[in-house]
Parts: sequence; C-alpha cells; structure tokens
Amino acid sequence: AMYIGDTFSRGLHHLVYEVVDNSVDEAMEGYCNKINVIINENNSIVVIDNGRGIPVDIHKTEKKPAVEVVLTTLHAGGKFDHKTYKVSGGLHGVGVSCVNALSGYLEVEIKRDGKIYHQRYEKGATKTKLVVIGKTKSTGTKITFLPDDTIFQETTVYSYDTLAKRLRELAFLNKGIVICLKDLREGKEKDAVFEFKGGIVSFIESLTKNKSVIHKKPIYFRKEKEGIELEVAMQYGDSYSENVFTYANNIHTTEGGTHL
Ligand code: 0RA
Repeated sequence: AMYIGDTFSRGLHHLVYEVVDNSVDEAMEGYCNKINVIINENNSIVVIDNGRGIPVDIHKTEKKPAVEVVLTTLHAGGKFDHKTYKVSGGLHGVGVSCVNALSGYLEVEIKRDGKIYHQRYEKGATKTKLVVIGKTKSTGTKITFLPDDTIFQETTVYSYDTLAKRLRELAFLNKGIVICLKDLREGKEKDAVFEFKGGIVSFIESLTKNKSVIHKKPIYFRKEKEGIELEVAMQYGDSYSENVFTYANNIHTTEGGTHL
C-alpha cells in the first residue's frame, strides 16, 4: 500500500497504469506511437509498445542488464542519466520495479538491436537470465505480469471499464498515440482503440457532444516556455455550471493548482 496507494482494486489497476506510463513516456519523447494493453483469461496483463525497447546493455556498477536493474531496483526508474526526468506521472516514481515486486510473475520481451530478448521474474526476484530468443527487424517492449494474489487478497480481477477510462484519457492527453485495449477473458471479450487526433480538443468535443454550445469550434492554445509546456482547450455552453479538468504530467489534478 505504501508504494501503490492500496492493495485493493485501485492498487491492482495502478499496476497497469505504471507499466503503461513507461510506454507513454517513450511516446512523449517521440519514439513510440502505439501501445497495446491486453487482459488475459487469467487476469494477467500484457502491455506492448513500439518504442526503442528497454536497454539491455550491462549496467556498469550493477553488472546486470539495464532492464534487470530497472525491473528489480526501486527508484532505478526508466532513465539512468538523470538528465531526462520521467515526464508522465506514475506511481510516486517507484516505477515498474514495484509492479514486478507485486506480481506472481512478470515477463519482459524486448525487441532491440535486431534481437528479441526475454527475462522472467517472480515476486520481483530474477528467475531466468536475460536471453536472446529470436531475431527481429522492429523495436519495442512487451511486459506481461500477473498480480500477486497474496498481495491483492481482496481481488485480482480487472475491470475493463476502469482500464478503458484511463487509457482513453491518456489518448486524449497525448495526441498521436494509438492505445488499444483488448479483453480476452471468456464471456467478457471486448476491445477498443483510443486515438484522438485532436488531443484535448477532442476531449472537449466529447464533453460538449450533447450540450448546446455557444461556438462550434473549441478554443485552443498551446505554449512552451522555459521547458514548460501548456495546453488549453475550452468551449462555452449555455449552462450556468462549468466543468474544468486540469492535468499535470498526465495526472488529473482534482484540486487544481497553479496550472489551473
Ligand atoms: C530507458 C532508456 C531508453 C528506453 C527506455 C528506458 C524505455 C523504457 C520502457 C518501458 C516500457 N517501454 C519502454 N521503452 C523504452 C532508451 C535507450 C536508447 O535507446 O537510447
């Protein structure tokens, strides 16, 4: 609970968001434009992206592949050089190692440098060495994990709708990314593609779809200054009440803040 807020349904879903956030980061840096999320029959989750792939080179001080350091060390984060910060908001910055620690098993498959690499962990501990299992011309990262039922004692069952809501939101906030969600569980088969070319303008349009609006086209502006990027979209309706949604680094800031 200290790492992911709680060990109930909320925490269970947070695991997925943390893994997806790493892929969104890769997309925000311009290296990835597709993220696939799959709910398997056994409630394990697969997250696949077409980014550069988590680095596999041997870490200088740890003497282990970088991917193993990222997945087994708290606070290793995605980036090692400390020049680039994690931009999308994840789980209090503890990263995907936390997901690994809270999973009965986690398997990573990396396509990089013409090869496909694989490694398996159980409850956060390394179970197999990083090995090459094939060749490829593409790049990307695939992470499969099964939440540990000794941690998530109340439920290990994923809600398609909960995941869909957050993935849809991420797709609005990051135009240019295609996020697919697929539920493979028997009797629950479902899938969706979230892609909003208009970004937060599409978000506004979805909010005002059934409202009477004063002007057809949402107002939109964007500015970058001193490394800070700001985006605003708004539209007036004829109602007295207003809806304001603010986000910082992809996190919905329900209490607003200076950005609001
Ligand atoms: C660190 C450095 C580089 C890529 C990543 C992390 C990375 C992490 C994740 C996690 C999920 N998907 C990811 N994709 C990439 C880039 C190293 C380089 O190629 O220069």
